[in-house]
This record gives sequence, structure tokens and C-alpha cells, in this order.
Amino acid sequence: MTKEEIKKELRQRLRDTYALELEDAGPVELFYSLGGLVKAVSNEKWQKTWKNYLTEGQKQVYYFSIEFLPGKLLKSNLLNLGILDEVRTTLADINVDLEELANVEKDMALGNGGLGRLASCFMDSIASCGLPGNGNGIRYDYGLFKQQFMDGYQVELPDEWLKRGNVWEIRRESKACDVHLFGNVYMKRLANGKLEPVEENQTTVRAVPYDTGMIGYQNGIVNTMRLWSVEIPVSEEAKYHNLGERRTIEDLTAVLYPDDSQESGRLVRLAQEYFFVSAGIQSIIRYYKKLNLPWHSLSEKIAIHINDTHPAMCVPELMRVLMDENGLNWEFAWDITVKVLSYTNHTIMAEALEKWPVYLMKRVVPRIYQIIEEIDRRYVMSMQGIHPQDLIQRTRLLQNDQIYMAHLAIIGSHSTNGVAKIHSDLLKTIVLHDFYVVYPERFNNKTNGIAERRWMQLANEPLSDVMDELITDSWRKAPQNLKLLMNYQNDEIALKKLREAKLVKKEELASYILETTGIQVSPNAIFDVQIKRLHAYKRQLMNLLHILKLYFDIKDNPEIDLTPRVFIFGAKAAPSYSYAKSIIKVINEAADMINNDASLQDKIKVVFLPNYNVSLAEKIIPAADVSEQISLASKEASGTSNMKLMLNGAVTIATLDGANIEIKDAVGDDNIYIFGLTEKEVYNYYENQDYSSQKIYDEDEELQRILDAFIDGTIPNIEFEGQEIYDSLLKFNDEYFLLRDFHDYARAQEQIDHDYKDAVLWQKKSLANIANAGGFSADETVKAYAEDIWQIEPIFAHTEKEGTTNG
Ligand code: GLG
Repeated sequence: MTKEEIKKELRQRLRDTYALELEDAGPVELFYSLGGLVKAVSNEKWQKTWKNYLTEGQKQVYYFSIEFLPGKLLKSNLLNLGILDEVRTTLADINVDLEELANVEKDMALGNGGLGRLASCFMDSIASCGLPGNGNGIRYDYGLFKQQFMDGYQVELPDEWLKRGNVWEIRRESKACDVHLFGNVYMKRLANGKLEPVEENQTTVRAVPYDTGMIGYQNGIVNTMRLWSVEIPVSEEAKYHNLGERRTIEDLTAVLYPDDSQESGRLVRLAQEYFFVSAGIQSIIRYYKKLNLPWHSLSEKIAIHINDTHPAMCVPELMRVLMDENGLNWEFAWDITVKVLSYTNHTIMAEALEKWPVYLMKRVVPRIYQIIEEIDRRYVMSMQGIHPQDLIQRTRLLQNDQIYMAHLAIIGSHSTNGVAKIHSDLLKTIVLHDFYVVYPERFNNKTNGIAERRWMQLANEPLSDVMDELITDSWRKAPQNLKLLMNYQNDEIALKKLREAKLVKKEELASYILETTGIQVSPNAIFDVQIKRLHAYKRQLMNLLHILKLYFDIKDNPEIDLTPRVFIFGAKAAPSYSYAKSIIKVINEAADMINNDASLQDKIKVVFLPNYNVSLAEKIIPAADVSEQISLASKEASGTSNMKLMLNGAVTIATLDGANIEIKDAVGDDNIYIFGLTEKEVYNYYENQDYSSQKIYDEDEELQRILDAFIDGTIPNIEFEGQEIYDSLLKFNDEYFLLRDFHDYARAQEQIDHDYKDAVLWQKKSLANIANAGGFSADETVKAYAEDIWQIEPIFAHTEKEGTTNG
């Protein structure tokens, strides 16, 4: 598209939709007109892509995820279409700032954290690698809550992301399908002696898909992310003349559950899970039938991925559709189901492993429950004489009137993977060891990855430019090529350029901090960043303990030689997770105390930025010097912000947990700060039951002073929260071993303080992190899924070079 064409199109759209001339249009009208234009450009490729999949009969994967967290799409779409620069300069010609338009777009925040963001990075990578793959999820009316702070407390406001409409989606009413919930089921004996399920008194809802194009990076491929929204079927309208009753149906896809580490045992959540699973499976089977192939070929054309246990009902639902709706027998249907499905586990935290009470499952999806019972019965039978009774009992689906969803996903699929080496090993050796004994060949690892396009090309243009200059722009298509940067480790000019690029982003963040919080920070200070969900195991509290240590150090010795540091937090707490909310409150109060104490001479500042989301991450990550990855070893399955921060040249301070271990292996010991207990040591404590935080406290004056600050009035306004935290660390024996790891953490922090003073030394470390981040590209991760698990191949038929400029 030429500049003139872009201008002409924009003018036309502004007139057609808003009756405005370009000169009179505001950012909102401009955004929607530009969005429409972008969509028109990509739609052509979208159509070609899916038609091509159909005619070529390409095997496709469907990634089922109850969360997707794409963030904003305008710039990402422009970049991937290869027209970011043209559009930006064209707009500049007419005095319009692309950034201002891009800011109009609301974050699509249909996810909580790492799990949902991973799904979106995968969507970007699957399309960019030319792989035939689609997302399947829920179109929530409200995304994850908007977080504000009032008096230091988290307040949750609704996220009305659809208020102005969503320019990217296409409502596809013709692809809608019915989903049945509730009612009852019984087995009827037919004349031929066979049993047939009869379902009665069901509630039927309409699942309407909204499709969004997932645009590949300059390769002509556009895949589909399909999100389902609930409606009342026209035929049922009369039943719902009462508005309240209407709402109970419409509420099904109203809100995203704002919990990512707790199992949320509620009826609506269970109904949500079944709703998008059933709609997704039905639409896949409908598609397959168009191919006119025999049922045994299903697994040659279709792969379905269960992202965490929320879509685990894919197992019984696929069985139901194959048997009840298409007449296959159990054995045949089961064989197909196991071949088609695969599952990723994302956590070993017991409270996050889903279990549903039998009575609830029976009530919400009675036929599905029947099938689950039968899967359980057959599983137990098939294991007799092969494995010991106790193992069989531990691995079955039904235990203590509950359904273990992870067991369902493992038994009903051909592949179970963890998301980092250590996590996959823990699954095999401890958490899912019994299943590893039963199905050793099903277990594998796929370390998470990130989309460099968003996290470097879009989020960090100054750094991207330096990269182009030093190593040419080949890294943009092949992130592995970032490795070439290693050639510049001793090049002082290159190091200086990298430092200057970092400074630009730090200045930008400093302005943002000032605007949003009123806190003045110096871009010359160390920007020390911890951004992730607020959870006890992630140990934001240990970060605060260290900040308090520094506070007392400065108080005791105002002349102390500390490198100025700004501690930056971003984190939402699940609304029902009161301990996490207390941690937010104490960090905010400590921040207030520290930021307003002139005697600290700006040596330390603490900033808790509200409403951490994808867009805020894009501001913080490029500006970070230090990346805090300090979870208790064994608890963080992988982490992905660790990879994004590394890519942007932050140096990591980390425990040997999740993907931190692989980051350490990639950058080498000199370019990361490792501290703390190892996973083995943690498990030793569990086995010997000999951890005593009280003992550590009693023998440690420094820790006494820090912990006492929570209850002796040192930190103001935290009477309740301070006591709660103090008790969690002492009375309740410090579940995540903060006190045990504290001094080693402080030691590593001191080393950072020391090393940062040597600008060249620090920049070398930073460079090594950028250079080695290519190994964590989600492109590589999805290629490994495609090869090992899904058995799908890239399509090149429509690969085309789309212009030569990058963003
Ligand atoms: C989980 C884990 C993270 C992981 C992410 C994506 O807690 O460690 O990086 O999934 O696999 N619930 C999550 O965010």
C-alpha cells in the first residue's frame, strides 16, 4: 500500500462511518477507521489461508484455552503485515501520532497471567511459523478487573473492554451451535439390546463464535482465534421472558474468573468450561465432516490441545460427539480421542489442580459425568494385574466424590508436557510420578517461549534499532540470530549504544511513573523490576524484606555507598486472595514511607504501578535493569516474564526455579545472580519437617528488626495486615522459606549493587542476556509442539514477501 492509498482509504472510511473529514477526526474515530483498514488488508490473506487449509486438507491444531491475553493488536497487526513504518509515516504526514491512536485500543485482557499470555504468544508464533493452528476460547464481556489503589489497598473495577466495540472480531452467526446443560439422562434399552442415552429437561444455549485473525509475521498467513459468546437461542426466547432468568444464561460468558492459582469451584465456572469445550469440539467435527473422510483418519487431520485442565472435558465431550451423535462404539471413539488430544500442565501448586465435586458435574453436565464414570471404570479395569492396587486408586479419575481433571486429561490424551525442564522432571518424579509409571511414553517437556515480535520489535524500538545496526535485521525473522550480538561483547561503542537505548526506555518509564503516581525517580538509578501475579510463592514479600533491610542500612549509616535503586512492582491479586492483598497494602505503605523520607536521599525508591497488564508490561520491561525471579525453588513452573526481561537486557536475580535454570544455562553463571535453596533442599525440608522460621528469627537480629517493622508501627497504617504477615512468617512457619533464603538473596543483591557501578561490566552482562534470549522464542517452542505432539506441518503455499520494511 502506498501512502496515498492509505490516506485515501482512511478518508473514505472516516466519511462512511463517521461523516467526518480527516482534519476533524479525533483519535477514536481514527483508530477505528485505521483498524477497519488493517482488517480489510488482512482479511484477504485470512480467506486465502483457511481456504488453502481446506483444499490441501492440512492437519490443523486447535488450542483450547480458557484464557487468552493478546493485549492490544493494532501495532502488532501492522508489524506482522509489514506496514508499520508506512502507516506511521503516513499518519505523521497528516499530523497524527500512531502512538496516540494505538492507545485508544483497550487491552484484550481475557486472561490472568502467564497461562493466558503464553496462549497468545503461541497464537502469534503458530501463525508466524506458517503452522495451521487455531485458538478456541471464551469471549468474556468483561476482561480481568482493572486494578486501582485506594489508601494502598487494591480496588477492583470492571474492565469494559467491549464498550466501544471490538474492531478485530467477526461475529460468525452461521457457525453458531447449541450447547446443552443441566437436565437429566438415563439409559434406554433399544430393540436390538443396545443401550442409548436419553437426555431430558436440558437448558439449551446458543454458542456464537467471534473470530479474530491471528496474523503471521510477514508470511501471508492469517489463522483464527475463535472465542465463543453465549446467547439465548431464538427457539427458547419465550422461556426467558423474565429478565432475571435471561441474565442467568447471559452471565455464562460475562466474566473471566480472576483467579489463576486457586481452583475456583463454582457452578458458573464449570458451565463455562463445558460451554467452550462443547462448542469448540462441535465446530471441529462439523469441519471434519466436510472433508468426507472416514472416522479413523480424524487424528490425521485434527489435533486438539488442552491448555491446563480447564478444557479437560474435551475428553468426554469428544467421546460424546463421536458416540452419541455419530454412532461410533466406545473402543473406536476412545482410540480416536486419545490420538487427537494432548495436554499441558502449568503448575504443581496443589490448590490450582482442578477437582470438581461429583454432585456438581452430575448436575451441570449429566451425560458428560456418565462418560467420565465409564472412563474411570474402564481405566481401573484395564490396570488390574498390571499395576498395584494403591497406584490404581491414586491415579483414577474419581476419588472422594471428586473428579480429578488432570487425571482425566492424562488418561484421555497421548501427551502430557510440563513447561520447563525442572517442572517436567518434577511431574515425572514427584507430582505425577504414578502416571509416569503407567504411561512413561506420554511425558515430555516443552519449555515456554515468548513472541520476540511483541516483546522486542514493538515494545523496544530503540533496542531493535541498535540490533539492526549491529547484527543486521535478520533477527527479526529468526530470533536465534540475536546470538550474533555476542561478537560485540568487548566493543565499547556497541556497549554504549545499548546503554543509551536502555536509557531512552528508562526515561520514558520515569515520565510514566511521575504521571501516574507522582513519584519522581531518576533514570540513572537501577530499575529493579518484579512483575507478575501477586502470590505468596512468588515472594514479592521477600523483595520487600530486602527493601526494608536497605532502608535500615541507610537510616543507620546515611553515608552508605549504595547505588541508587528504584524498586518497581506490578501485580494483581485475586480478589478473594486476602493474604496477597495484604502484601500489596504493606508494599504500598512501605513505599509511601520510603519515598517521603528525605533522609534517604533518593537512594531507594519504591513504585507499585497499578493495573499491571500487557500494555504496562510493554512499558516496564524495556526499562528494566534487574529482573526479579525469586519464587521458592520448585514452585514456579516456568515463568515467562523472566524471558521477556532477559530479551530486553535486564539481568536476572533468581532462584533455581522454572525456566530460570535454562536462562542460567544460556547466559552462563557470570551473567545471572543465583541464590537460595535448590528444589532438592526444599523437598528435604518437606521430608524431614525440620524447618523452623522461629529459630532463624530468634538467632538473627537483622531479621528481627525487619519483621518487627510490620508490627511495631515503623511502617504506618498496617495494623491488621502487618500482623497477618508477621504471623505468616513466624506463627505459621513461613510456608515459602523467605527467612531461610533472605540472607543469600541480600548477598546477591549486594553483588548487583557493586557490579552495576561498573557500567561496562554491567552492560556486558546485559548484552549476554539479549544475545542468548533467542533460544526462548515461542517460535521454537511451537515448532517443537508441532513436531513432537501435534504432528502438523508448516504451510508455505501462500508465503509471500510483503514489503521490505520492518517496524
Ligand atoms: C502458569 C505458571 C507459570 C507459567 C505459565 C505458563 O504459574 O510458571 O510460566 O503458567 O506456562 N498459571 C500460570 O501462569
